[in-house]
Amino acid sequence: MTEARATSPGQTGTAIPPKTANLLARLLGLGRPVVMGVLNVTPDSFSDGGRFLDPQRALDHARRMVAEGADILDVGAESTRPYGGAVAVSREEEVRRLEPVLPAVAALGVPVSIDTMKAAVAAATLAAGAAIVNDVWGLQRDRDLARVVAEHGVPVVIMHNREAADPAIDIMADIAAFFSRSLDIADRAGIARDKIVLDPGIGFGKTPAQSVIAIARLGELRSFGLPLLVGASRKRFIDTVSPAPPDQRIGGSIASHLLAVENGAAIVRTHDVAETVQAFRVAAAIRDAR
Ligand code: HH2
Repeated sequence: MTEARATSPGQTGTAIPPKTANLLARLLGLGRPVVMGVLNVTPDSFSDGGRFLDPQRALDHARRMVAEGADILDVGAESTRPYGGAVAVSREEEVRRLEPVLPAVAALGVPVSIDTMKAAVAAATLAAGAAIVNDVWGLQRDRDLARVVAEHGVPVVIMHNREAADPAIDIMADIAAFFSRSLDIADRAGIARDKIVLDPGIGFGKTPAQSVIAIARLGELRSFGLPLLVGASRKRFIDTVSPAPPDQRIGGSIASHLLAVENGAAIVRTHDVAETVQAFRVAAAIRDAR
């Protein structure tokens, strides 16, 4: 993959250029929740599969999210299918889907994170302009991924995951133990602590009730002393509380993200950037008027 040249930063006027040193610190220093917009270049993602597989449509959607105020664009080419039924994608196919899209998206001027669990895909996309790695297996699936992250000196999102949900476990203890294992792997690979973000993995290897608990008790994860990311967008637990198909779960997504931020989340991952940005702005205005 070849790297495209960055054009002007995002249209919000506050966008952080992708190749900034201390990128994560700069994002966290915005003084408001950081909004990560989702771009799935996949045929089978649970909420928007097939919509942005075409490179031009993917780029148009990325542009729209930047205009709406996304601080980060999270690009993925393999559905992680939190609810099972994921079709494993070869690294060649993943790179083939990303190749016509990623350099142009990176050139929009906001940092791009690559949502992959594969070291080879991370390496190819970091060389093509991605600036953050987002691993839904918290560096525990492909052991080479930690090395790639360390070599590039980029921030990494370590997300909690399990092969299957177990309603009998204490989900917060499981998340904490998982994070400890991931942080050991990161340490051994030489990833600096100030490059790490932790994510409880809403919907992944959790019952709907456990996803609700992970947001409600997010504050307990502050003990790691690392920034927290929450991705509740359109997830199935919303449907169990208030039945709706994925594209009609925006209200539940926003409620979840507002409460996640109240409980310590610094970054939220969303399919619905405009609505999320609006919700945070209004919440901040009301808080400021107290
Ligand atoms: N959720 C999904 C994918 N990647 N990454 C992080 N860090 N946190 C999340 O909660 C998260 C994630 C699932 O959502 P989506 O990308 O829309 O679906 P799919 O994996 O089916 O493409």
